[in-house]
Amino acid sequence: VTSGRRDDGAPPSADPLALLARMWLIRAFEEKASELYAKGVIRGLLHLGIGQEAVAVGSASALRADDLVFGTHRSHAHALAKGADPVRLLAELAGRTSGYCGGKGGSMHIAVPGVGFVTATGVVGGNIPLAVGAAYARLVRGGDRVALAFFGDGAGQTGSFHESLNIASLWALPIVLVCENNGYAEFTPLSAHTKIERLATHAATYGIPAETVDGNDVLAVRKAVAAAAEAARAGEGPRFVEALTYRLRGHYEGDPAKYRELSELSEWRAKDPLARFGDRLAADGVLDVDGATIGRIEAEARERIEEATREALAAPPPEPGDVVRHVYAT
Ligand SMILES: Cc1ncc(C[n+]2csc(CCOP(=O)(O)OP(=O)(O)O)c2C)c(N)n1
Ligand SMILES: [Mg+2]
Repeated sequence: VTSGRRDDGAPPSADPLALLARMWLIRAFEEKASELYAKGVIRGLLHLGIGQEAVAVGSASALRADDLVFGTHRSHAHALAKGADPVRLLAELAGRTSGYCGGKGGSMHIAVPGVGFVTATGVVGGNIPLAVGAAYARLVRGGDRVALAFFGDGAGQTGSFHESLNIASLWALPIVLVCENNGYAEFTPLSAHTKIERLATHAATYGIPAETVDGNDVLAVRKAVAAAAEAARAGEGPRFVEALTYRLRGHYEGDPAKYRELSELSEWRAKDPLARFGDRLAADGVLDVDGATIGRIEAEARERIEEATREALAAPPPEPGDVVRHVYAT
């Protein structure tokens, strides 16, 4: 685990403006990634989580900096919410040596140990047993960190999900399971991949307390994950949080997304977690937040990402001779 490096960021504090700012940073980052993908600067498969930022930020803000997070194939938001540096993350996506994995991992193989973002993974459901392993290690070694695994509704249909829930429950492991139920697995709607409407139903089967929340409400996610993490930390065993949300982009960049109705998309656009939270803060009037403050938060995020892009793209790609470096132990 690195320390004192520029990648050692932290999750946002409970301050509503910090939560909003982190969600805007993630949105600006992913919109830039989309632009760079269209230009061919980023290659390979790119899964964006635009529309799901409240799940990542609400969850990470409820964790400690040293808690461990295990992500998915759609994990830029998870890493940034935990404190990853946008420069090094973008460099990784664009295949630059300054990226978190030397530019050789790309979008689905991000690891930021310095902020406790252990790994993203291209194997759907594959991160859940890894998080269980980390939680078990914590139990054996002592301490009071918790592990948190993000996964989608599609991952709920994998064997590793069910085996993980069973062993986590049986051994009362300190783990928080956060299901991002966005209603689709690739191009398949939930109703065509399971008869279960709420993934939280599975938790009951394994004796794990669960809660389903509005995943486009950052405070609702934060509250549920904070309670879950507190219980897991206190030795009460695993907790399951299902966050109902929606991805506003296709499954991957370039997906024409013909499998969904435009009316469904517009319904969810109206529930955009960033706009909604900004409007709510302005309406509350509690924090003296107005439209100008919110506009400034967005503008700052976009400016930071412009700078991050310039810096990330200034680094070179790895040398061809580096292809087997970091693959085999030397
Ligand atoms: C083990 C495994 N099976 C299939 C795939 C292909 N695949 C990639 S993403 C995906 C859908 C995942 O859906 P979900 O878990 O709901 O996550 P979301 O994409 O909605 O974030 C599938 C089936 C894979 N990567 N790994
Ligand atoms: Mg899904």
